[in-house]
Amino acid sequence: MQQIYLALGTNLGDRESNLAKAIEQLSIHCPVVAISSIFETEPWGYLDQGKFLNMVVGCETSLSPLSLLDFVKNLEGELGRTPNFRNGPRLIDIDILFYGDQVIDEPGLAIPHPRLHERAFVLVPLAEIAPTLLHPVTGFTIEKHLKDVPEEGIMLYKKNTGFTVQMEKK
Ligand code: PH2
Ligand code: MG
Ligand code: MG
Repeated sequence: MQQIYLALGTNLGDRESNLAKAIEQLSIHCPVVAISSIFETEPWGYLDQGKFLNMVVGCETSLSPLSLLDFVKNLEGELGRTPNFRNGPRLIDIDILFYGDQVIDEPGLAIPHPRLHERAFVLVPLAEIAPTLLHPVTGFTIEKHLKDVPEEGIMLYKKNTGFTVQMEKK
């Protein structure tokens, strides 16, 4: 079993329902053990689009990294995502942030997610469930990375009232 963290994002359709369905379906191969609050966030990268809902979940999985990638890509399609331009609007985006402390750099699969430490819409929810997790490439904690990015444009949308487990070992 590996501990993984996934970032979820959506800015099309019924955004809350997109997140809920994604989590439900993810649990088939990646039982969710930690779940952040939901944040409403200003679009990053391509600005002329609606606000996103973003959250992060911590899961366990026995899938290999490539099988996990396959699984989440398929799930995005099943939930109704259609191809669009880079950083454009999407019904659901499921990004692999961490896979244990493995570092993977293959065509089509980079873990940890190469831009996670620059993005407040990932770091804010991630810091709720894994503040002391160490980034295996930078060697810094999530908390530390969060201090280094501007936090504007990130608004609490729905506070997590469910799981409050912190996954990482103390
Ligand atoms: N995802 C992107 C591009 N821009 N902006 C926000 N606020 N949230 C996202 O999840 C997001 C984005 C590409 O995956
Ligand atoms: Mg993404
Ligand atoms: Mg993606």
